[in-house]
Amino acid sequence: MTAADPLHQARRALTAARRVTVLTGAGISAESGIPTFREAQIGLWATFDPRQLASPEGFAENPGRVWDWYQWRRTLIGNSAPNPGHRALAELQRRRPDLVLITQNVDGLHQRAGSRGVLELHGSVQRTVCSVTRRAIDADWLARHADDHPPPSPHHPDGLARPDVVWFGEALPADVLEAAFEAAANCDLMLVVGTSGEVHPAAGLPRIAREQGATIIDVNPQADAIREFADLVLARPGGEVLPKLIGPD
Ligand code: BV8
Repeated sequence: MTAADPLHQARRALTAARRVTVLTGAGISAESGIPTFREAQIGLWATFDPRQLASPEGFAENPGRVWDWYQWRRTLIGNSAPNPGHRALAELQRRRPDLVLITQNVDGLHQRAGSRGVLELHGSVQRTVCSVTRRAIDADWLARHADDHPPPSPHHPDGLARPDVVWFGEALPADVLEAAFEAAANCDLMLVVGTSGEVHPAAGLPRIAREQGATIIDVNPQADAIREFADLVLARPGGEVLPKLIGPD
């Protein structure tokens, strides 16, 4: 590994960093077999635009179709496992307990890999809520109404069961977003993994970090919006390069 090698430089920058914040997107789960929004939807969902489905309008227009899409994704996620990229980030947090992990993903794989205090900007498909009150709906109720697509809500006569995720056009949870802004403003290194950097306000976090002087490392096999201002670019899949970046203890 030569000194000019971006991986060598990234390892040195990470070692020297006092406070590390990580931001991940759908790309870190790609090697777990979960298609990103950007890849064509596979199988029966190939004909639908995910941004249409992941929206209040899409749910209002056809709640059954959106519910079934999330059920399909939940099953896909349930059959998947964290990959070496998720596990490397969990190991990094074990060595640096003040590391903040922010994710745009809704699959819960960071938590299954052992990461703690994960900031889920866009919620989680592992939780189901009432479409009117946003109160949690438990698994027993959903099992009793498994034949309804979607099940009705137990909390409101007009409510339906919906995933506890942030759809396009919906506000992000204020407390989570506030903590994410804080983590971007107070780190001296931000590791960005597997995001196109196109979805806001998440996409603004690396810029906030950059503007206050943090070193930005971007991990993505393809070009993305972060690359324009990243200090270091590791153009490799996260599952391959993160274990090398974090290295053995
Ligand atoms: C809001 C949950 C306001 C649902 C998702 C400012 C400018 C422009 C637009 C806006 C703006 N502010 C707001 C908007 C509108 C909109 C937006 O950003 N639109 C974009 C498309 C232009 N934002 C919103 O609507 C947000 N809400 O701002 O509300 C508001 C305020 C008050 C009151 C009311 C409203 C809400 C956005 C959240 C949407 N929900 N997810 C679900 O998942 O079902 S976002 C969803 O799409 C994913 O979470 C993901 O983050 C995002 C993008 O999908 P992908 O492209 O798949 O993923 P990603 O971008 O992460 O790209 C994958 C990358 O991985 C690629 O680059 C690829 O090369 C790379 N990769 C592939 N394999 C690997 C890899 N990398 C590493 N290793 C690999 N192996």
